Amino acid sequence: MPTCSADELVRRVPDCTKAASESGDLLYFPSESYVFQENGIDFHIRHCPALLQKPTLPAPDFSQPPEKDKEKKRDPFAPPYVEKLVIGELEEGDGEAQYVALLNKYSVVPNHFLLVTKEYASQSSAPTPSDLAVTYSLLQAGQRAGTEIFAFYNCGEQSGASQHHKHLQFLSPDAGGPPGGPPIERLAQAAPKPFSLSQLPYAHYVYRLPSFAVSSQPHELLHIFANGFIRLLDLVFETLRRQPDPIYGQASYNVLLTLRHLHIIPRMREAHKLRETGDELSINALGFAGMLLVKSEKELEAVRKEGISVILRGVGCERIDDAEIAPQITEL
Ligand code: B4P
Repeated sequence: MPTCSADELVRRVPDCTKAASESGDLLYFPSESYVFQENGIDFHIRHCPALLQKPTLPAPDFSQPPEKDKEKKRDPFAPPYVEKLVIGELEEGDGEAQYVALLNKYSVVPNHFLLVTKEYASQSSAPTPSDLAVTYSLLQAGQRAGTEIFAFYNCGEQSGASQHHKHLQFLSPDAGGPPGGPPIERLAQAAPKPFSLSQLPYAHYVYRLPSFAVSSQPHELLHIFANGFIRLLDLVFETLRRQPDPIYGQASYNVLLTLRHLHIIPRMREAHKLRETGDELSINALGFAGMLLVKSEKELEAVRKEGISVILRGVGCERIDDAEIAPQITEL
């Protein structure tokens, strides 16, 4: 398997995608994207009827130890990998590679790839400082290559994750996300501590990375990610404890990472029941990056009628508007 630097790895993505598509190892599902504005924020709803043909994968049983659930289905992120889906192992100093980059087998937008741990780790575990620093190094490589990339992580049973094995995902807004990345990226104010935006109806917290982060080496960023993420995670636990139906056990949340910000969104539910159809709409981290996915015209119409804020609030948590916890910022 090729071992590559972050720059090489990011450069390889388009060619690997093309080759895997041609060999039939990568399945591409065509879609159309519609823009809806709510509270001054552009949301993109992607209509992808072709996904109805996607083979239904058994949902992971997060209540079982991963080993037991793993016995029921093969872990797609464990070796042997499908050769054409491998972009490469990520080179890390002199040590042995800890991560492999794979193409997303079920691609809705081009060049969607994953970073998976070589050793099994649980998707219900928090991203480590090293996971975040390595992820950030791929965003930096994207910037050097002139391709904006953001990363997301679905953690826990209610987060929208469909695989047990730890994986972070990467998308380019150029390839189908909101221009400029997640809505929060337009924020210009200074932010000395984690903050939240008053326009968003669900609990969420944002940590602004120091400006030097973008030109730093991954190992220099470990303490920043350790410190930033632990502060955000504390806010997640506090928020879950303060809900009308408090959660004290395993937390579910989504993480978004851009070159400027680390965002976290605590989750109460995996899916929202649409009033119009009674169907459940599953939401993962991309929903909170301003991207929703529907599989039929009927679902598209139902989402439009329901309102995206209602849906995101439905799967997220009630806000805790307590300046002691996290100051609110009102301007996007
Ligand atoms: P998870 O965190 O476990 O789950 P997910 O992103 O919600 O994807 P899911 O699998 O539930 O897909 P869905 O039908 O909702 O991530 C697992 C990732 O690994 C996924 O990207 C999955 O496709 C990929 N994967 C699964 N088996 C694999 C294998 N054998 N080899 C390599 N990769 C494998 O959505 C379908 C697709 O659309 C997903 O890729 C999803 O990320 C994407 N998507 C969701 N919302 C979108 C939006 N608004 N716009 C564009 N794409 C969107």
